[in-house]
Amino acid sequence: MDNWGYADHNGPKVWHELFPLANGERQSPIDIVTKAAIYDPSLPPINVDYDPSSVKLIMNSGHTFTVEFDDGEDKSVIRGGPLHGSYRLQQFHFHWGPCDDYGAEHKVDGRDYPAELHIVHWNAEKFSSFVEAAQNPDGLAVLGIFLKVRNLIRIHLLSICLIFLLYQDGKQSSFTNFDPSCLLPDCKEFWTYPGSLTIPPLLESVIWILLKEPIAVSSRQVWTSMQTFHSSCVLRGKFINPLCLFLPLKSCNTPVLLFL
Ligand code: GRE
Ligand code: ZN
Repeated sequence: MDNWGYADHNGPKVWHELFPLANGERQSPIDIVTKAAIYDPSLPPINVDYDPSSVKLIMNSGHTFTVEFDDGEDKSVIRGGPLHGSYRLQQFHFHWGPCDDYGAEHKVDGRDYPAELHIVHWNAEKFSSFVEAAQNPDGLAVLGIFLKVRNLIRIHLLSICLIFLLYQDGKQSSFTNFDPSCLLPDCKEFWTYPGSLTIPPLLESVIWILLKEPIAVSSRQVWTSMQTFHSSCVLRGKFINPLCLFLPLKSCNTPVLLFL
C-alpha cells in the first residue's frame, strides 16, 4: 500500500496493514443502533459558541477539503453533552460518496446518508496542542452532522453546492467571517460514544457527538445561502465567489460540494 485512500488496494479494509490501530477497540465509524442507545438524563445540552472571525483558511488535503480556524485561544468552543469543560474549534471537513446513496461515515440502523460533516474540536484545557490532544482518549470532540437530499427530484449532491475550483492537493486559500453553526440543524439532540478518527492514523481520541437530525441540502437552500453568504475566498490573488469553485480530490474525481 503506497498511501492510504478509498480504492480497493488502499481502502479501509487494508488500512490495518499500515495502521494496526484499525483493529482497535474504539474504532469509528460505527452503525448507531438506535434501539440500543441509552438515554442519559444527566447529560446537559450541547452548547456551541463560535466566533465567525476565528475562521482562517480553506484547504485541499487531497482526501477532503478542510476549513481551518485560529485555535490559539478560546474564540470558538463547544461545551456540554458528554464533554468536561470546553473544547476548541480547530477545523471542519466533509465526507461524501460518488453518488447520493452513500458517503457518510456513520450509519443509523444500517442506513446510509450521502454525506457527513465533521466539526473537529480539541481539549485545550488539558492539552497544549491539537497534536497532543489527538493522542489522548479525551483529547478531541467531533460534532458529526448527516446530510440528506431534500429535493423531490433528487439532484446529485456533488452537483448542487459550493464547488471548489481545480485546485491542487495541499493548496489553500484564505477564508473569512464564517460561523459554522449555520450548518447545524435546529434540533441538537445527539448520540455520543467514544471513538476514533475515521481516517488514518485512526487515533482513538475522539468523543463523538452525532446529531440525530440531518441537515438537508436542496437547490433552493443553496440559492438562499448564496444570497446570505458573507465569506470571501481569495484564489491566486483574485476574489472568487466560493460558490463557483471546484476542488478535485485525489480520492475522488468529482468536484466537491459545499453549501455554506
Ligand atoms: C475524522 O474523523 O475524519 C477526523 C479528521 C481530523 C480530525 C479528527 C477527526 O479527519 O475525527
Ligand atoms: Zn471526518
